[in-house]
Amino acid sequence: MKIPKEHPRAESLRVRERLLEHYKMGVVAHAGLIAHGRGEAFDYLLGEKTTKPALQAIKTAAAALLTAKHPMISVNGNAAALVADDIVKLAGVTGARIEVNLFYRSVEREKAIERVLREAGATEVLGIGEDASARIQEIGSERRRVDPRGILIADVVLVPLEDGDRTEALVRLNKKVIAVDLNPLSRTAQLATVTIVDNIVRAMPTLAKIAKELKTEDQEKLKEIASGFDNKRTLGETIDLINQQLTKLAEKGTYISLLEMSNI
Ligand code: PTJ
Repeated sequence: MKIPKEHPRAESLRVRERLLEHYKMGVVAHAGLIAHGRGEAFDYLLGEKTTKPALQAIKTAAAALLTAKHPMISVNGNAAALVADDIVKLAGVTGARIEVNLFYRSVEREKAIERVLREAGATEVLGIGEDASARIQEIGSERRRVDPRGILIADVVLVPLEDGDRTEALVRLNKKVIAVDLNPLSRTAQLATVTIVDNIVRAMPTLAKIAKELKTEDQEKLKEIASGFDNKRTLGETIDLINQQLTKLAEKGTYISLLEMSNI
């Protein structure tokens, strides 16, 4: 579908089109489209912008990836469809390896996602087919199947669009989990070590950029940044921002544009 440039929701429609295209290519799961809708609702409440708490979480995430021994980026259908280029960039800057790990698993989808990542410039993609030969018993879903060179031995794992069970299991295994999730109330958001409450289409390019800027800092400074973060407090600040937006709306008792909301 051709989206008119002047359409007030053009960017949001372009993202939807991208997901639909990738759904047809077998990259995105049926449920990935539903998950995106839920994300959009929260994005609206956040004013469709990267908030201050999100930026702080992004900086922490960049420092955590840059100081990790085995940093990993776990990729699912939605992430591959929307931010494959940024995933590859971030991997290049931080030395993280990329692993495909799906909730709705099939070898066809794994291969379709691998293709998208390789087209974006990835030279290595873990977790495809028999490569996911290890099992994390603590995880109930198909996500338990992991690559022994990747998520299994990782100390820091970035998980865009995640389900709570895996986050909980990975944290219990002493891994630092960095989640990107627009819903600050989700189990993933609440259980992760660092939660970036932002749309992946904004969060991932920003994360790659900040990681590049921080790369020249010494390791001690980066460790300080990575450890001085309180996830619960930062989530609280985000929920407070949503609250402020809603209060403002309620006071006006009328429609206010997203632009006005983002100035709150
Ligand atoms: O590709 P697969 O098979 O691994 O499946 C992926 C989905 C997303 C279907 C699967 O992980 C799933 O069912 O996820 P959930 O439990 O629906 O959670 C998805 C979370 O991501 C929700 O809390 C959404 O608010 C959030 N979300 C959706 N779109 C975005 C988002 N967060 C950031 N950016 C988005 N664009």
